[in-house]
Amino acid sequence: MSRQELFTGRDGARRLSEKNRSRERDLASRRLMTLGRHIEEGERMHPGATGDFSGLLSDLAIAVKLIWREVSKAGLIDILGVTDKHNASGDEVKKLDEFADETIYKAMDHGGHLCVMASEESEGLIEIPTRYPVGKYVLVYDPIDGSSNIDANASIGSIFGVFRRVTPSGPGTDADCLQPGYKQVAAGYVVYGPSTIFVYCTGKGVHGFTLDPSVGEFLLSHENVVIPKRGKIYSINEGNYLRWDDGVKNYINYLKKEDKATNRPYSSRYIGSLAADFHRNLLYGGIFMYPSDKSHPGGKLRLLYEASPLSFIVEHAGGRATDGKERILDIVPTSLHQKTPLFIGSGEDVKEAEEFIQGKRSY
Ligand code: AHM
Ligand code: MG
Repeated sequence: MSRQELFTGRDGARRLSEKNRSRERDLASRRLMTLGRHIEEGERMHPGATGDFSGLLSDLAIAVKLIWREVSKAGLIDILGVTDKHNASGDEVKKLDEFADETIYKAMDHGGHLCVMASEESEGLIEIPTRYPVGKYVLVYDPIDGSSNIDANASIGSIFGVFRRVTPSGPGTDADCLQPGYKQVAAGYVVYGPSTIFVYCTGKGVHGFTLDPSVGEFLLSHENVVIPKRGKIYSINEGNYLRWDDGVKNYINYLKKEDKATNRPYSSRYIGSLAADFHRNLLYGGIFMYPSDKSHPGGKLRLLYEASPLSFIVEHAGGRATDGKERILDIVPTSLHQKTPLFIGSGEDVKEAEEFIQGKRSY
């Protein structure tokens, strides 16, 4: 009798070794895929591609690694603490926000892929210096999302969207940035958490890559992510309850009510970092909400840098995103720092939220 049989009996040992064999088969069939190779393979599927788009994403991945390096030692060096500046939306700017903003800019300004950029941390357009060539793409980004979590060593993120320029040539303009989200050619986010993950989509599936710090490479860990049709988690800053409209209050009260048939009550999970809250719900299913309220009449989150890129991702993963009335990806921005209410996540949950918000259902 083998050692395994001693513990599990003959049937148990057979089941275990079959399980091990199938795990080995599964592992053997997985490719060891770096982010760089994935981007190149995606490009080869477009015969006329110039390499610009791949170059852009590769430059961005380098910026992300530099930000990760800084984030991971945030508690160790004198990087914590508030500067005396405020960003374009009036929020306090922390040193890490500035570092990340500058790092993305420096990694992206000279590649010849972009004609203009816009960042949550910069008031106006970010132009490409005249000494460098301009390209056909536009980058919009939130360099550090969830900055209130930095000092507490909780998860933070970065979010980005890429558009093709609409102006024919020369430096990019407002018109190149103020495009509705459905026109994005790529979008993605990074979560700097227990490990760092880079999730991106170019319109062909949503794919996640986990950083292996020992080799400095992002390795494919989540291929073709599909969000569950319905979740069991809701994420919202419930401290704002008294400031919400009745529709939102009714929906949240409905989610808390006990009902076995509809799997209620839901669990509440809220980190306060959109990228991290979104990522959890993308994997487990659920809904994230930042509605308008009496203190944030147009919502708190930015359409261009946060809501649009994540809505692009969620739709390509089979989910849904709305401002309560309109699909986020259809909203045409009229200013760089425009805000929007956001309801995003599993399709059935977001649809249900819309029904409450539009007063078609009540609790
Ligand atoms: P930031 O990009 O300046 O960090 O702000 C956005 C953050 C989101 O990550 C998060 O979902 C939200 O603000 C949290 O806001 P609140 O503290 O009001 O709940
Ligand atoms: Mg943000």
